[in-house]
Amino acid sequence: MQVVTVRFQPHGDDRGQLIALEESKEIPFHVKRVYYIYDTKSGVRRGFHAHKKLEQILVCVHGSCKIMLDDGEERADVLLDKPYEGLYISNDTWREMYDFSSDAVLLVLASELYDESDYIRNYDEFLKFVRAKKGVQ
Ligand code: T46
Repeated sequence: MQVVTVRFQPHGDDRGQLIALEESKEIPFHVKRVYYIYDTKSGVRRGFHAHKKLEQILVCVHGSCKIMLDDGEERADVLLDKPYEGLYISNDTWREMYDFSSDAVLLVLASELYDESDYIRNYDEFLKFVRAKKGVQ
């Protein structure tokens, strides 16, 4: 499956690094919400859902974690361990986050406000959703 990662341009000088993310530039949608995941306990796996509408960019701004993406046909595992690299996740992608380092901070920029009714938490329903979208039985 196609994995879309984005490399952000650091504004570095002798003081260190700074990365700026602006909607419709580095971020391909209007950002309505920002959240972050940290202090993740050892061995935890999170996510286990897709979305009907939500698009997101994930950046592991500190430490590392892995993201499993599933488009209903193929799967890919992506290591996020660079504060200057983002992972774009479209709505219709099943995602699971795992292998968090103890110091990991996973920042997420989201295209929509939080809405529980946008979640698809059942894997069979997810398959039906993506197949219906592609017009496949
Ligand atoms: C996603 C992955 C990458 C809120 O109240 N507001 C929010 O904006 C979010 C994201 C969550 N919550 C509450 C809902 C739950 O009671 O925080 C709790 C944990 O959320 P959840 O179990 O959905 O967290 P993850 O890590 O499974 O999934 C999250 C996002 O929900 C999801 O959209 O794509 O991170």
